[in-house]
Amino acid sequence: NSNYDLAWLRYDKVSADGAGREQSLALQQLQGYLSNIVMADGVSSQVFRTAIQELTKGIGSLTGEQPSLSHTVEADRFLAVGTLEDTGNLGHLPLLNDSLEAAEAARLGEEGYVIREVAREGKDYIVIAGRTEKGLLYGVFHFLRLLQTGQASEALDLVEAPKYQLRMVNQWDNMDGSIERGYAGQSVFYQDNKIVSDLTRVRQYARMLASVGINGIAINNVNVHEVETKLITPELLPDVARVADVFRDYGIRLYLSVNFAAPLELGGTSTADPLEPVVQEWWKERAADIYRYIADFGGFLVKADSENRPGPFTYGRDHADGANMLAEALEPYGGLVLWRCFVYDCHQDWRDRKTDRARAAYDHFKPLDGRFKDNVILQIKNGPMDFQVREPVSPLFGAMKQTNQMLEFQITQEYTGQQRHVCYLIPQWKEVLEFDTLCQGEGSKVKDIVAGQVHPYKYSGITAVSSIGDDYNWTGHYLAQSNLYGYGRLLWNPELSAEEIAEEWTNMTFGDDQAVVNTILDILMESWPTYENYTSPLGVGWMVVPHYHYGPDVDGYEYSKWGTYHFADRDGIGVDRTQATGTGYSAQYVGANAALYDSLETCPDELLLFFHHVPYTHVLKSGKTVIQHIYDTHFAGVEQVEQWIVRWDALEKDKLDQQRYTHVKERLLEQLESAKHWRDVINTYFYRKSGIQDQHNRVIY
Ligand code: BDP
Repeated sequence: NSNYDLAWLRYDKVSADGAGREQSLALQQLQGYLSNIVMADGVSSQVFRTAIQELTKGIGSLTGEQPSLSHTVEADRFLAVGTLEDTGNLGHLPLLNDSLEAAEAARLGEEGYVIREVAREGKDYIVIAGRTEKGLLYGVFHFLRLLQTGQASEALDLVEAPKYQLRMVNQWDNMDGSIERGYAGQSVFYQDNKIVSDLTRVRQYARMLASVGINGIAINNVNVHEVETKLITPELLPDVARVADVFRDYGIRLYLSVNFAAPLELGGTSTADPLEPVVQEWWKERAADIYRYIADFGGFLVKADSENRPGPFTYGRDHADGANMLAEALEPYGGLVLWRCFVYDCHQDWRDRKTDRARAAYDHFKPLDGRFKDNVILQIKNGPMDFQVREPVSPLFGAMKQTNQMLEFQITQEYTGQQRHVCYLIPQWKEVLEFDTLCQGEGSKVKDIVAGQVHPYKYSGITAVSSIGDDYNWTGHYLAQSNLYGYGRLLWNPELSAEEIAEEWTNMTFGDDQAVVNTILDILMESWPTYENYTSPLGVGWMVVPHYHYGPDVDGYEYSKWGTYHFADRDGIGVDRTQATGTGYSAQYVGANAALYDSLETCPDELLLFFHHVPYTHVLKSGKTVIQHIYDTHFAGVEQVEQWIVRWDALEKDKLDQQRYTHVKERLLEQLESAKHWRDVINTYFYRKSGIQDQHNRVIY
């Protein structure tokens, strides 16, 4: 259990010369400050202790020398750490307070920090401080990152605060130890229907999450089975509290997914109707229980009336009724209800095909705007379908002015290669965040909506389905660690570029050998477009093996109830979601966006088949026909993976440890096989359907 990889928190020793040149320069420059940490007296919060521990351990490991800790200033150079309130007490040096302008101090908020070099009274020192202990912890991790990546050679003067209030992950872990859509082994939280007794890996995970600024976690699957229904009862709460303790040390709040029918299943009530007083009372009692064990419990995550999960519809109530009932129970304690909008009819009659699943979230929730209590947050998947390699952005973002919203991404690569393929998702997420919904005129971007900066939401933020399991390297594919890392970094600051994040991660994880770094960076940056190239084309999605969602099966979902169709026949392909002849989904967007997608002329190529049904001979903006585009991208995708393997082979083996070298190589070979499979199945399918020959005569059969 304790034999695991430290991911980007390896803190490999940086030697003063030789390998790690940039890192060692930074270290040389800062060396003088690192041997002594000065902190305020009398601070005892656990998060503060965590921060000091991390700083001491990190520096010790990076330099090979353990720094000393003191409460008074002894040397001319040192690190001064603390919170805004206490730094004033450090010896005779007013360490921070008067070096920070009032405006800067205000910008820090509750979780921000400052890292700054200060020269005063013959002393020259570096301050790391937050307003709160949590801010300090984030500042410490930032400082260590500077040492790891060598960026500290620039003059140190940073004031940072996170863009988002809620920065969460959702575990889809089940208590039997399995993980829904998990591709990295079994759960680190549960085994044999119990919470594990040894929380070593949970603690390490908490470190990883805190190091990139995550501050909330829901620890069980949104599909709550019988055992997990009991997590909110005194039978299991002592164990949940142990987990909450671990996360609390790292400034992370714990949430639980709950079963909407829990009172019925556990409580002996004959109904789960949210308007029934006995049901409301039942939830209030549960809330009281929970807060007795976990005073800072975050709240409930709820999947209701979705994919056969129970919900308010059973009782003829709507989602506002359901969410508000839970919100009322949590309200006295400051708890939140994260209510998912992934609600659609999964029992469609495919022969009828009148219902458009893409419309569902908006159609269900938009009319309820204004009805939710202010401790409810609607949790909305980035796209209207389900985490496909390419989807438009959900039109629900910003469409509700009076209802808190948060965004849900999927870090686990359910539809993007299941951590057997490299698929660096930060570029995809950035496109979502940068999307301008126009909901309040130009400049109403998703990134600002879910920060509560377009409509004044009381609570908002971003969450994502996590990708980790008990594999030694956490994420199955070693390179998939970059998605977890990048997710956190993006939530802290969505202005960071995908390249910057990838480079940081690569430096922290693999050191700074230029050939290694460049190769990994190129692979990461090319990986999402490459995956898109050899899988389902032009935004149409699906075409995966049903249920497993790995590998190609073009018609796998075509004649089933799930609402996920491509409508390919001998003449053409694509889903008509236009207003005149289609499902009218395009009308859910605002003004110019609705027009953009609705018109065949203006609809962007990459989403063409999501919005339009066209003949194979339709000419794209790229100048190619749809059919030729399909052929070309599928050949290109495979060639791209071949190129990565050539580049990986060309790396000098001693620049990387053997284990990671071989691991990545094996996964790349598997990706290549799978990509070829995709290419052949897709190309053959469309050649047979259309009868149109590839211009370069590559497609046979
Ligand atoms: C889909 C998954 C399914 C999840 C569901 C959800 O295939 O396992 O339960 O999403 O988000 O992507 O609830």
